[in-house]
Amino acid sequence: MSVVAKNAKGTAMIKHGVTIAGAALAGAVVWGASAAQAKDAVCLTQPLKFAGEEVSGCLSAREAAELADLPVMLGGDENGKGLELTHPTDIREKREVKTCREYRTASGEDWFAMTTYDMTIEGHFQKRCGLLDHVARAQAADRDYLPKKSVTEVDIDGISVSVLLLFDPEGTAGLDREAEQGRTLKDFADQGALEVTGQNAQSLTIDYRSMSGTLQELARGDFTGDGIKDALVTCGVRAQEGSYRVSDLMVLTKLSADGPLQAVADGGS
Ligand SMILES: [Ca+2]
Repeated sequence: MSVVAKNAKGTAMIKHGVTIAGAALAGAVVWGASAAQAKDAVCLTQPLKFAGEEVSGCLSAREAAELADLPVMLGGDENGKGLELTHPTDIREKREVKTCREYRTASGEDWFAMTTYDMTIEGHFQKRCGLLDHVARAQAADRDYLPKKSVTEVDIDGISVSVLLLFDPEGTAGLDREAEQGRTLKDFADQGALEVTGQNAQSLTIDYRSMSGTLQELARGDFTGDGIKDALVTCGVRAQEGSYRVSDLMVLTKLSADGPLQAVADGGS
């Protein structure tokens, strides 16, 4: 079996022999192509690095399953260590994971990143492995209202405040209600509650409620199963003062040509 990554034109450019392990896997992730999934349901916005591989272009669920068995590549050091995780009840016991499959198994057994360094490394695993999880679940979209340009370049009067949920970990800002009322980032900016400090094809950076956060687009496909194409983004948020930080993947979508870009539940892990 081989991993085949493609360039933007869909031409195969990398092959790598990989053996797929058995089907018994942790969590709700279903690896391998489902009958409903068309080939190459998800296209990457930016390349993903795994050991010895730079993956770009479009991916099928089967290819995502194969990538789950390759070491996650960190910081350009191909011979680097993996992620050290700590036993859930005995912190003297350590375990190293290198691939997304190993990471999913260990985190499913509640092994955790104990130090700040381990948490930083885990962030790289969460981004890559979370993306592979989403590819495994994605469907081919038959409608697409997303802009041709990156979602991080969308005018802020076209972006719902629902994208700010990670900026409000306590849920005190009533963002759900504000989003239901159609409020946009521009509405908050006009009130002085929010400032966009950077916006380009690679990222959108926002200051809001004593937090600074950055969104980056990773891939496009239908991650919610409604037939409408979505954008998978990573959102990293940190406190402007203090050490609090959080990052997660979010699914953004546009439900109509005129509708706002908004965060939606992806129904997955
Ligand atoms: Ca969708």
